[in-house]
Amino acid sequence: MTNTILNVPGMSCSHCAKTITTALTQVAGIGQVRVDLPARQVQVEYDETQTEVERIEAALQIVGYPAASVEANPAQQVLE
Ligand SMILES: [Cu+2]
Repeated sequence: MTNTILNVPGMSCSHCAKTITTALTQVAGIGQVRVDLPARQVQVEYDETQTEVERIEAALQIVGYPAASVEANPAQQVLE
């Protein structure tokens, strides 16, 4: 399993967090999902043989929360 952290700027309350967690857990290959609401970040554990960061980002986009992987986009880290 691999871990990735995604910035989800539109995640502002526990309802958002629940929507995001539900959407992510439906994606094949995703294990644990940890939401850090104050940081507006989601830590996702996934099986790299079954899915990839782009798929995770797409799943969030579908439910209305554009996300960006912290590792893939280091510049995003300073945006808040
Ligand atoms: Cu919300």
